[in-house]
Amino acid sequence: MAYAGAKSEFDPLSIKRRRSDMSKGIKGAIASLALLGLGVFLCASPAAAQLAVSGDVADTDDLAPSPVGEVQAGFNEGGRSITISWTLSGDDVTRQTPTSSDFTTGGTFANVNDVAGYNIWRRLADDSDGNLAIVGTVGAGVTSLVDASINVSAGSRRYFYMVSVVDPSGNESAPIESAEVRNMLLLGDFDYDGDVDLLDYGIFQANFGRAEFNPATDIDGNGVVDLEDFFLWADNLGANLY
Ligand SMILES: [Ca+2]
Ligand SMILES: [Ca+2]
Ligand SMILES: [Ca+2]
Ligand SMILES: [Ca+2]
Repeated sequence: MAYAGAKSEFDPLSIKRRRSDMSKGIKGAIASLALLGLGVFLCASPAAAQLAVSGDVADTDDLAPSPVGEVQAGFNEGGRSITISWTLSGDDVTRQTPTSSDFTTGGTFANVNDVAGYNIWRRLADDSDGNLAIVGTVGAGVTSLVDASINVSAGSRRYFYMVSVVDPSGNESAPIESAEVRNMLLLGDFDYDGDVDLLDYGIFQANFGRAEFNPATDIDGNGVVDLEDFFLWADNLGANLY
């Protein structure tokens, strides 16, 4: 699926985003009023106004943090959970910032980080609607999450994961998507009961060589259900999640 489409599915967050936009709207209005005042002040003292402008604008954070690097995801042993890992956003650094504008006394400082945390999303590869489910949220500095909420009986064996970065003001980075994650252990489990046995073979047989077939039975995905798929199925015969 096209990346742009995937991004537009980000409904849960757009609600959040809208909310923070509202508060930004108020902040923005205050900032505009402040700037208006400065405009008058500017005529009198351009240099001083310049300093004040940067202070006012810095109060409104509408910049999203930079996205994560590569996102990787893979099944854990046993095929019941998936570990998702990513590289930190380049903005996920703690730095010290003065808590007052009094620089003469040595000042007081606070630790700040433009990254509040990471949102992790999951999409089923065979869901043509591209619905995203949020898997979890972790804090700054965290680089992995285990998704134990996959439903192995739901009839899907292929997943994509996305990770986005949020800052304390609710700004969110572009999501970065993993490659497709396939549960190799369960290829051949055509009745989705968590094992590969002769009942699955019955389904395979009914689809063998057919022009129209259950897509799951074309294990290698080459458009025909033939002996190659049978060999792949046979490799998994006896696999069991339970
Ligand atoms: Ca920010
Ligand atoms: Ca089965
Ligand atoms: Ca079975
Ligand atoms: Ca095939």
